[in-house]
Amino acid sequence: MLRPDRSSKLMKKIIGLSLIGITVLCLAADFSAASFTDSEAAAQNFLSAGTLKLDIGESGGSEIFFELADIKPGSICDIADWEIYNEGSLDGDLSVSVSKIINRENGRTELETVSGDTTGGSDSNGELGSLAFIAVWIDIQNNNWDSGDYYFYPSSSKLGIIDWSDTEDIGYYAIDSFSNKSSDVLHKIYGESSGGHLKFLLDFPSNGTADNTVQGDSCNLFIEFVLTQ
Ligand SMILES: [Ca+2]
Ligand SMILES: [Ca+2]
Ligand SMILES: [Ca+2]
Repeated sequence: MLRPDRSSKLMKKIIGLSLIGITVLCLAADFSAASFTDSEAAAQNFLSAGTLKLDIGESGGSEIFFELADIKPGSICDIADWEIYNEGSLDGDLSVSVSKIINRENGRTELETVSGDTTGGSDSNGELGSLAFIAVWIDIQNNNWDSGDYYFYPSSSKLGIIDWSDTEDIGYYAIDSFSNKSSDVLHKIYGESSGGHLKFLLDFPSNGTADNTVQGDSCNLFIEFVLTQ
């Protein structure tokens, strides 16, 4: 038998627990009638378009033009070294296209004719682009030919590339073989980052008597690099 005072305390505890249970049930009933909601005003949210902007060397743009002149048989030299830089905020895939290469005759001399230059008249009948060779390559880290670098290989249909891992030596090709060729995607350039250095090398081997056919000739190259998202 519980003493009356303990029995009273036990009853209070049971009632207390019951009240708590009722309270919880009431809260549950309230929850079933309504659910939590919250809202935030979508004010001052905005989307802005990123940018792709390619700068090469000092050009301030993606097109390169240069002219080879005053070179001679036996010339082996560096022609150009330009950094390729993505000034935009977005990453871009780099590709390149070379327009038609123009070989200027700049007037055909008698010596050229005697040496075998059979094409005069038009100012696009020069021979320099067929006899001089260039190597065009990308030096990713601007630290000479090593891992990750590649050079352009003008196949019959497009401008391919050959990677450092494939060969120890950078390939040279007749300037004219680059004419009207485009590449696939070359490599990715991250936003506001350098894409490496574009380098041109010249090798103008001696061709004997034919050397005189290029006296006074010049060669113009237009090259456009493109970044796509
Ligand atoms: Ca000619
Ligand atoms: Ca390198
Ligand atoms: Ca000529």
